[in-house]
Amino acid sequence: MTIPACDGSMRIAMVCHSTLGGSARSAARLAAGLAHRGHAVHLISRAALPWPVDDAVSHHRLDTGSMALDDPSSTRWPDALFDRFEAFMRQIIEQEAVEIMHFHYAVPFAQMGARLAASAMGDRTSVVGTLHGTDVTKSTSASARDPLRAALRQAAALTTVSHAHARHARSQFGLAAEPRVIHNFVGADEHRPASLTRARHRDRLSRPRLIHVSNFRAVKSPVSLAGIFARVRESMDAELWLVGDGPELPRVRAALEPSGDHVRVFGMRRDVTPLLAETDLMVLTSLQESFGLVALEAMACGVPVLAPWVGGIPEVVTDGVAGLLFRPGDEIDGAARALELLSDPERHWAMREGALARARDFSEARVVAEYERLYRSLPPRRGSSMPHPDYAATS
Ligand code: GMT
Repeated sequence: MTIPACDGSMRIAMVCHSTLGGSARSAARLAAGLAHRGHAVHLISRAALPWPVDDAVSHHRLDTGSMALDDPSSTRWPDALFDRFEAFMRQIIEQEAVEIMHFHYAVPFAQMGARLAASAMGDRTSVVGTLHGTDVTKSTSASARDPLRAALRQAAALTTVSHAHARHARSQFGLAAEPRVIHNFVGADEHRPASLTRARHRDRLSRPRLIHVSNFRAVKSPVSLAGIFARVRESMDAELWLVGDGPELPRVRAALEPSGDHVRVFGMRRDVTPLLAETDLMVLTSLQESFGLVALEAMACGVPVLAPWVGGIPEVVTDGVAGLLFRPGDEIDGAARALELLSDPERHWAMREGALARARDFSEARVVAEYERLYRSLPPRRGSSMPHPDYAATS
């Protein structure tokens, strides 16, 4: 049944992986933000997402019984799954008279978008794509890159989450222009800092808690954590909290064996926010990061970030204000920077404030409005009834 859209509202399909990763989190947040602004939003994924989807969004899952998560970067979808998902997605788009199909993560959705744009459905539905990370960085062989490049060219608009990633995507795919940068965001009331007195804060730093949240894949280089943490512990008492799960976790646990009681492993959590607020430093060790959504989430809880100087991270974590950046792969530098902060309560207090202030720059209101403007600026489709005031004004 077609959901009637109210005046000026759009009918949007948000397509994403059912993954623990930031691309699905961004897609679900954007879906909720748009739905709260009166648009009819359909979130489409292969299986359930690892956290609840906002009630204002219609969530369509191909495999309703499956809780298994996708790892977008590690496996190519089998043809049968690709075909089933594509048919499912097209059925929803047709049935709900969707005007915008917005995919998050290029593989395999860019190809589905290209086929949609080239079909009769493309007369009514515009395709928008957001590139998130390994969909760009892993497409290094011509056999992976060329079909993706051809598919991406069919999109009416391409966006990505940082300037660093936009530059990388342009050179990787030989795009005529860089994708438009629209940063990730955090929901208005999703995160809250712990309410700390100065005395309690000082007390907490006598045994600071470092936290790492990830899907423990090789690109996160999580074994480096062990090296950084061991060096921190040579100079001060501290504990390390590990949240999430993934292929590298057993190696990380083995490397952290000597730190024994000082490490807590939480595994998968639906809601990381309450844990974040109880910690003092978020540590990332990634080899690549287009944005680092988890860094922004930590900052929104008033937790400064220690992260390598890679990809889009410096655009999010202002060095010396919201956190500290270190030389990629350099555990000695990472540990030194952690120690310089954790052993200075005054500086840490100021950086908590700096992190909170920086997180406010990535507000839901600003980012959702930016996507709305993008959708409205797209050339009108032949069969669409959607008003495009911005396009009319500029064309
Ligand atoms: O590209 C990936 O490895 C997966 C992707 C995901 O689904 O989590 O992560 C990317 O997208 C996030 C949301 O935009 C970014 O915050 C992450 O930095 C980015 N990961 C990488 O670039 C490795």
